[in-house]
Parts: sequence; structure tokens; C-alpha cells
Amino acid sequence: MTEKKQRPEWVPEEAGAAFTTHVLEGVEGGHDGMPGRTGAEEFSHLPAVARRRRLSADDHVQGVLTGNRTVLAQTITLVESNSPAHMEKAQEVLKQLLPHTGNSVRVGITGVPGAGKSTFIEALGSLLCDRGHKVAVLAVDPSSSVTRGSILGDKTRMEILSRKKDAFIRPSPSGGTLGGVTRKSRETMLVCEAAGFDVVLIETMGVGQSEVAVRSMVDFFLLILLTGAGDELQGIKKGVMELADAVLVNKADGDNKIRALTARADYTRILHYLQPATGGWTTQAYTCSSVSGEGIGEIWSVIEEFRRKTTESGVFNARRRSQMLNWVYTMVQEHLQASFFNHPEVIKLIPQIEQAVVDGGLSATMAVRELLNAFEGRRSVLPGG
Ligand SMILES: Nc1nc2c(ncn2[C@@H]2O[C@H](COP(=O)(O)OP(=O)(O)OP(=O)(O)O)[C@@H](O)[C@H]2O)c(=O)[nH]1
Ligand SMILES: [Mg+2]
Repeated sequence: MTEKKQRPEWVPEEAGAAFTTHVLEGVEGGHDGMPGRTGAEEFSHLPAVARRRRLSADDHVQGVLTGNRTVLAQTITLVESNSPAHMEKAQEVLKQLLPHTGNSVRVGITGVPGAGKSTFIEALGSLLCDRGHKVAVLAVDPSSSVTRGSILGDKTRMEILSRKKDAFIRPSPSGGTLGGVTRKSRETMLVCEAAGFDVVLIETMGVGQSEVAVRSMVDFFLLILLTGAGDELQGIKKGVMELADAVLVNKADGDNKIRALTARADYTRILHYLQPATGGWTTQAYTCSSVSGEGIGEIWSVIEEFRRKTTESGVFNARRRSQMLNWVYTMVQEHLQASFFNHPEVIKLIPQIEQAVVDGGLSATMAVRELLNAFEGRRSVLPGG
């Protein structure tokens, strides 16, 4: 891959890794599941100025609000940046965009690898575009920062959806920690809403903590499962099922259809014993085939019914409010944690403290006190410390 390809034209020559565009190398032809979409046709109607120099905060805001794809992509890149200068500008842009956000239904989609999440999103997204919706597809996949791959980029390119003019597909940000990735995805979601997308679909792998993080940023959470409830439940924890507003048995086609219907009945039985994820809503199991399209429209009706019911009961808005507050405190926690572990005195002390704890010479409580003393600039209380 040439240097030119790695560095899009709006990225300044001297920009370092802070521009996340740099690390998305390795997938030819557009990593976004947007193969072949070079953006050239979209660049052509942009003011010349947007093509050549970095956009001002106002340029970003205006571009996003008018639904300009190129500016939208650049704004998301800005939001994903880890450089302090970009973060400040990104926050200015977000502040101006905030009044235009919130007007979408946010749907999280999880399931074990290979369950068919991407294929389902392709089918549902295409159906919604055909019905006049504007659909943004995002991914939350912290592992992609390690593998440099992406759950959207590698396997399923969402070929059909990526060609729709009313769809926008964005892979997982390469951000490192789950906290970093979710912050970026949340803000990307807001930017997409300001750009007029009224459906946001967020794919995440059904392993680890990312589904909990995604649950905390969406209205409706969909768990995609495969046939064979017994085997499946070993991979999918009961806790994940308790996060779901609907359980969907995918691949209900061909020889698999009967098995899918059996699995649906099994899951229905299991759901009966679980705590529902959303007050006033009963989580049920459904089947679909993302390949034939059967059942896809039905699932959308379920999501619409969910929105209607929970909006009426006030649960919808209450959840959004608590998600916003939750977000604030999550960021406070992350910030405190980062400043603690990056504190030079703490870094210096940790090996010593760890050794003392392991050797049995220091209790865990005393170890914590010592580390916090170092962090807060107080003297050690240990004899000889
Ligand atoms: N027969 C059938 N195959 C399907 C269906 N949905 C997905 N598949 C196939 O299942 C495989 C995995 O699909 P993906 O959509 O990539 O699954 P995923 O859950 O996004 O996988 P990861 O992103 O790797 O976690 C692909 O080969 C799909 O073609 C379906 O409804 N019916
Ligand atoms: Mg996928």
C-alpha cells in the first residue's frame, strides 16, 4: 500500500498517529465495508476549501448538518482522534451538534462470531433504506485495535448496504481500551444523528465486556443466536440474554429452518425465567433468515413497537437520561484511573508494592493506602518508606 493511500489528503503531512486514519491500513478498497467507494464523486460537490485544508469547527458543523458525507467522515475522524488539540476541537463541534442529536432509534446487535450479525445488518439496513430511512452502521470491537482488522472490514463487506445512498458504514475505531472505543462510538453516534440518520445500528461481538458497553448506549438490544440452545448457552452467558430486548435465531433457512424453530421454542422457555432488560417490555425469541430476508421486516416491527410502548410509558426517555449520566461517571472513572496509573510516583512504587504484597509483608489495604499516598503526594507511612 502506498504512503499516499495511508494518508488521506486532509491529514496534515506532519500529523502523527493521532489521526486514526493512519492505522486503518491493510484493507484494500475502503475499510468501511464500502469497497470501491473512493469518495471522489462526493468530493466533487464540496467547496474546494474543504478538499484542501483542515476544516474549522464551523465547517464541520455545517457540513454534518447538511448531510455532507465527506465532512461527516472527517468529523468522525476528528472525534476519534486521541490528540489533545483534536479533542478540544471535536468537543467544540459536538457542543454545536448536540441540539441536533437524539432523533434516532439506537439498536445494538450482538452475538457470537459467525452468528450472522453483519449479514443481518446488511438485510435490515437495506430494507430500512428502501423504506426511506437513513441508516448509520457502527461497530464496537476493542479487539480490532490489536488485530488491525475490523468486524465490519474483514469478512462481511455489506456490499449491498454500502451502495445505498442513505446508508453510512463506519468500522470500529482503533482506540485501544474498551473505554476509549466506546467513547468514540458514542460520539460518532451523535454525529451521525446530527447528520440526519434516524436509525443507528451498532454491531458488537458477543464475547467479553463490549456488549455491556453497547447496551449502555442503545435503546434496543438484539441478541442474535444460532440453533442448538444447549451448546449456545455455553458460549453466551445468561447475563447477556438478560441484556436483550429480543433474541433472534438467525439462519432459519433451508435444512436449518426446523432446527431454528426448535431453538426459538427453547429460548422462549429460557427467557421465561430471566429478568427482562427493559421495564414494561417482554423479551421474546424470533427467527429470521438474513439471506432470504424472511423475518427481517418482523423484527423491525418489534423494534418499532418497542419504541412506541416505551416512549408512551416514559421508559425510553428515562433510559436515555440515565445513559447520559452514566456516561459522565464512566468517563470520570476512566479519567481517574488513567491519571492514577500514569502518575510517575505510582509507576515507580508499583513493582515494590506488588512484591511486598506477594511476599505477604504488606496487606492489600496497606498497599492501596501506600499507592494513594504516592498519587496524592503524601508521605509513605511504612516503616522506612
Ligand atoms: N444460511 C444462512 N447463512 C447466513 C445467514 N446469515 C449469515 N449467514 C452466513 O454466516 C456467516 C457469518 O456471517 P456474518 O454476518 O459475517 O457473521 P457475524 O456475526 O457478523 O460474524 P463476526 O463479525 O465475525 O462476529 C457468513 O458466511 C454468512 O453468509 C442466514 O440467515 N442464513
Ligand atoms: Mg460481523
